[in-house]
Amino acid sequence: MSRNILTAAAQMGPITKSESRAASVRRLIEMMREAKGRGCELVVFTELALTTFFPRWLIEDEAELDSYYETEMPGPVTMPLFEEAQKLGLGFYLGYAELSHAGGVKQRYNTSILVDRTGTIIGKYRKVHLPGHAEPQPGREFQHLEKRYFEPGDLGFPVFEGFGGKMGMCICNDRRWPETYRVMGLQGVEMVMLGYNTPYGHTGEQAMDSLILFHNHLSMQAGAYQNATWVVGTAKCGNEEGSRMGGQSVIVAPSGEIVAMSCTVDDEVITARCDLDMGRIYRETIFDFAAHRRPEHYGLIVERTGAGVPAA
Ligand code: CDV
Repeated sequence: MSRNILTAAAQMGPITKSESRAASVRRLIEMMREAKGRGCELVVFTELALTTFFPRWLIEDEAELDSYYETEMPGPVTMPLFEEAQKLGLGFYLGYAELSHAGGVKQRYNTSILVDRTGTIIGKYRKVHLPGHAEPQPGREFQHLEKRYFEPGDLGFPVFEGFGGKMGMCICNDRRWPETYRVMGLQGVEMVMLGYNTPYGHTGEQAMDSLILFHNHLSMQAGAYQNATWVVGTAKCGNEEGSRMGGQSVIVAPSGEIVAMSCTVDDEVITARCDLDMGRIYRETIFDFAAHRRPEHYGLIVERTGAGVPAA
């Protein structure tokens, strides 16, 4: 059986504050159709794909803040996305803000789901690495208040059986941390999907700002190569309410090579044929974890340097 997945990364240009969820869903459906027209069976949308990137603002009114979150998935506004996916026989990854009332406790997460070709949710992930601050920082034109608006994800980095392979998810800042890929790599992940919103100026360090696109690719290409997995990274980008965000969405092969990249900072579909068997040559040679990883030795170095001891 072929283990090729024709995959699309459906990059989004800016979503304005006043743009309705329904309008965002229409844009996503449009790109879904384009991906299907090119023969794709999986579309990777971005992080918080239904609204503007609201963590850039201090929102003190609870009702206003709540208005950016989904309380059900699918809900009435997102249902057309699921119906279209089912009609086209196309799966998708979608990032959104989730408001949960599990156990009677109100909790907020930066979440993604994986939906199969029948329109069924087969996986859910909640962002672990939340950048920015819990309190607004003085003197900043744009805040980054993810620590205020989201709880750290409580689902770990699971891998899901789907699309003929082992599928993993993460969200934006997670892509910069090697642990993200390695935890999934240890489960044999074959494709990691992720969406991102990466504003220029978020650190206040110009030296870093000029490298924003380089660091974006560096993280994903290293994660792919070192874990023998495909990585599909989809941006929300362009000038959103005055905040400029990086694009260059990519599909990265297990070799670490970029095989498709966007060239605009707007809605744009890029595609690649992803052979899930391609990771095998890396997994069975240079990154044969069972043969070459030595976790039992990693602690010795930590003991000598006196740094914190990681869990085995
Ligand atoms: N949405 C994000 O997680 N953005 C971060 C920025 C703020 C550092 C990122 O890693 O792209």
